[in-house]
Amino acid sequence: MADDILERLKDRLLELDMDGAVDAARVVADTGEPAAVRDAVDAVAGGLEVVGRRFQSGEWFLVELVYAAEIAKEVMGLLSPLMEAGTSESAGTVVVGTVAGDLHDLGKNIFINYARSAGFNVIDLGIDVPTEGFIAAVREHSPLALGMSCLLTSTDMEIGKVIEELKRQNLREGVKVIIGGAALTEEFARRAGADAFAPDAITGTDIIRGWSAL
Ligand code: B12
Repeated sequence: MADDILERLKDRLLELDMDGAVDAARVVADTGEPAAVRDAVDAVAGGLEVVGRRFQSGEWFLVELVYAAEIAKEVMGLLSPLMEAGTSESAGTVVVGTVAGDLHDLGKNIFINYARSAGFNVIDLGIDVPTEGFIAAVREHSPLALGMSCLLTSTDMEIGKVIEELKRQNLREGVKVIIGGAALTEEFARRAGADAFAPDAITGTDIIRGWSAL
């Protein structure tokens, strides 16, 4: 994909120019190339990292953070359907949600799109999912893997709670647990008792693909 259109997409996001960002995303979408769409999704994710830094440093306020997220959501809405090429045979079921107290879902949704395009049947529980919500979904769907997303350090303990509850209800042996999101690390995953931490959606998809081949 031509780098200038990806740059334009990221720049328009960082200029909080909704129309400009959507126009750039449309140019990418019109190519119909899955690789171009993935590059564009990466460009949006890179832009959001800069948004986070601006917010953290005090350069930007909540209003800018919220609007940048709205632009990202709009752009992702345009690009996501093009990633879900999928295969006819399911590689397995994966249940995914964002932990209780956390409303971030852009990264989770990117992982879901990648996993679906790799042939997984993904059950999306949405955001702010309480422990009981994850447990009920594992009981109902008996998934290959449970994915939890967490971007706030104030909610990361929710992951340990879910894993403990899976153990208490004798469900842990039957499901792999994968976690992702800006608040988490490999070390955190080990301590919480998860099977894997994914720093990004592509790695996460590769990990569950490895599990489904076992
Ligand atoms: C966009 C955004 C928002 C949007 C979210 C909109 C939405 N629908 O998601 C809004 C405006 C709502 C928001 C609100 C808040 N936010 Co905010 N937000 C961000 C921001 C800028 C980008 C997040 C994002 O979407 N990144 C892009 C995606 C693609 O990256 P990602 O989520 O990490 O996902 C990738 C991987 O991690 C992985 N992945 C993610 N989940 C999963 C799950 C699985 C299973 C797998 C395998 C992989 C995986 O794959 C993805 C793609 O590769 C971050 C900054 C940052 N650096 O993360 C702050 C940030 C997360 N927010 C922050 C804060 C403080 C808040 C607020 C508390 C602000 C406030 N004062 O109200 C609220 C909290 C609301 C709540 N209760 O959740 C802080 C968190 C600090 C901390 N350490 O806890 C950050 C880090 C900003 C900062 N630097 O200060 N936010």
